Amino acid sequence: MHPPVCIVIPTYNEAANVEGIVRAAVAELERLVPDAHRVLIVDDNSPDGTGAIADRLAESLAQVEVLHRAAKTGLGHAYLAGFERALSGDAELVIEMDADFSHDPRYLEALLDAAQDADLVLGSRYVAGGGVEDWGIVRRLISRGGCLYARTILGVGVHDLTGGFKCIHRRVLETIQLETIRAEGYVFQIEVTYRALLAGFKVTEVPIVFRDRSVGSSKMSARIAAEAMWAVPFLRRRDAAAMAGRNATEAVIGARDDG
Ligand SMILES: Nc1nc2c(ncn2[C@@H]2O[C@H](COP(=O)(O)OP(=O)(O)OP(=O)(O)O)[C@@H](O)[C@H]2O)c(=O)[nH]1
Ligand SMILES: [Mg+2]
Repeated sequence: MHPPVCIVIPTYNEAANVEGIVRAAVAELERLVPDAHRVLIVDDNSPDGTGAIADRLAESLAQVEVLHRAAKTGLGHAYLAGFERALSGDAELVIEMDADFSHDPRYLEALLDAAQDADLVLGSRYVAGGGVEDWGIVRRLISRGGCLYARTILGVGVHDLTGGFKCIHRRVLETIQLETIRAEGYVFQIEVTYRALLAGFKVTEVPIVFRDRSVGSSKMSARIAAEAMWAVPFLRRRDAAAMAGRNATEAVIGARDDG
């Protein structure tokens, strides 16, 4: 048995994907966590009508909910809003998943199983059994090199730091000072995992094979990748400070409680 789960799916111009991915996720969750699951779509006013399709899904499927945001302000913001909504409900596990079928819902089972013994579970392309399909050599090199670079600079053992298919225990989200995360895109993903590690949580990777989106347009560019690499060295200090602040506050509260 798994505790209550909420899958957060951010969407921007995913009209061709949103219904399929939500139905596939719901089918898996009905099998794995029959009485305690939600799917939260976070749409940033997509011009292609994704939000309206999501609303129709929410009308027909009781476990589906839509969070409409007025404008596209980036994936990090969308996730933060989604986490807040998920935590305001009864979710003990929050799952991040893309809408474009790159993250196959069949891996939800492995993520949930691993979450029984870990605080944060990463769907990982870069451990044995994982991989990517359909990417050209350039994108493979950028992604692989970026993960190696971030892993080295941050001094952590995680292989896939930039992936966005993960299962996070409530206690992690309540600890890592979400309100001070400013990063977007890949750096947001790195930062969530890095802060969890700094806070002493157990992070596990389970293999996934990542498929390139077959429909819809890519938002990935060389500029986004370069920006991410530029930002990583700053995380060391920024996240260490954020987590140290938390520890200091807890120490003070603890001392008060003791006294
Ligand atoms: N709400 C919201 N969703 C976003 C935003 N940017 C991306 N997304 C969604 O986040 C998920 C991941 O984005 P993708 O564009 O697939 O990014 P990627 O996987 O790195 O690159 P491609 O698949 O090549 O486009 C998808 O479900 C997108 O629709 C955003 O600014 N707001
Ligand atoms: Mg994608």
